[in-house]
Amino acid sequence: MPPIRIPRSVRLIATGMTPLNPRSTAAKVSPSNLMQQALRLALDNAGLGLRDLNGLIAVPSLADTHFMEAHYLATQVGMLPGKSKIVRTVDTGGAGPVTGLLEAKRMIMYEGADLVAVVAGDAVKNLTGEEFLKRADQTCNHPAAELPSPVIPSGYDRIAQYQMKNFGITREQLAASSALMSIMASRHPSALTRKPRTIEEILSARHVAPVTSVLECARRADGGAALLLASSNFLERKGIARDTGVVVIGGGEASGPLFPPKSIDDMNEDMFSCEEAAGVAYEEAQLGPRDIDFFGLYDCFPICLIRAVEAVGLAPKGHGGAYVEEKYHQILDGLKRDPEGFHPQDVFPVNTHGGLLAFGAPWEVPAMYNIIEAFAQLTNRAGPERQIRNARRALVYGNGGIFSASAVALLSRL
Ligand code: MLC
Repeated sequence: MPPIRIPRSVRLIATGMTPLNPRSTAAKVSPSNLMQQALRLALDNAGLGLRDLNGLIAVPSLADTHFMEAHYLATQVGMLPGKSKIVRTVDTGGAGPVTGLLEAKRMIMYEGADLVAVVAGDAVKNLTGEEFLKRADQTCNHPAAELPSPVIPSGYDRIAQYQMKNFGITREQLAASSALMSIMASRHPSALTRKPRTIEEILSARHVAPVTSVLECARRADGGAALLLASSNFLERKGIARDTGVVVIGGGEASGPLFPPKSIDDMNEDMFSCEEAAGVAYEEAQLGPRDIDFFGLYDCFPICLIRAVEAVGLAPKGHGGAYVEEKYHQILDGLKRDPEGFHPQDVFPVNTHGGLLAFGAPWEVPAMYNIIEAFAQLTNRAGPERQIRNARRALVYGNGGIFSASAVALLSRL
């Protein structure tokens, strides 16, 4: 394997995550409070304090949006007023945590920061279903798109139908994506989905769009998560081991329209920005899919996971549905044969936490869980149920809007 060149290394050194759907007092489930808790957890995990931070990136919430979210958070926690602090709000929807990770790297490489936190938190489960839908519907809505409510599930459903018509994917393959994620989630102690669901259960659940049932939607939840990125100089100064955590070795971002065209055809293939983002990331790191041991792929709806396995090179274009279905059946058979000894991650090293479909999805937070699971895998802390043997490199993908923003990062244990 050729050596990887790193101009100046930026390491992801710690992560923090609140429980999903915490239910003690109303104040505890505000997005800002969840962000603060997650930030403190990440700092505690690194043995550092707020005074060590000179960069902060935050992703806005839906339940309690603030003007300049990152400045709001920095002021709340007492990081501001303060000298030489870089504070920046990133809004690329669900891609936000991965965009934030790449932005933190740029802050460290080119802007003089040496310890940067990336934070996201939301409390959309704390909203009534009606209020959530009102706000969610406004995000990707436009009269030209002619998307009925629920707008986001309907947008992805339109793409799923396009994929069925043009690439021959089946309704069962879509459902298999959700069933597969539920198996993965059932092996993670913090996931909301505790029990694997079957394709039949998914297909017979209430449909919210023509080919999308409620069990094929990102699972609405409350939660907060944070990442800490540091320069090698910072680690040296603090006496922290140089090989702490993982290195950010590549990244790529690409954009598509905020809402899908009314009728999708081959001419609109450019709207699937994930392929381009993954290509740019692989190019920067001079790596390909075979070099990756864990994939944290955005899966807000089955079609997103199916397009993602194609985009990152796990399956050829148009074959993502068949690939996911085959893996699902392979895993079902394996678990039937050997419930204790068979490990799903050995045949499908993807979303070992269960993704948005089954782990939980606090609006723009869930790409954080892809990164946090990648961090656990690469630092050998995923536990016997989920650990991928000798995991050295990971790809994480975040998707905002309806394939409107794609951000991909490559992480490595170096
Ligand atoms: C929902 N339920 C699930 C589930 N989704 N259970 C298991 N797995 C899933 N994936 C359960 C809930 O726990 C709940 O049960 C019940 O189904 C109803 O869910 P609800 O959300 O409370 O219902 P409702 O208000 O009727 O709304 C249904 C819905 C909504 C499908 C319209 O859930 C929805 O819009 N979901 C998608 C959210 C979304 O669009 N996120 C962004 C994705 S795009 P119980 O027992 O708990 O009451 C993206 C990019 C970006 O990620 O930028 O944001």
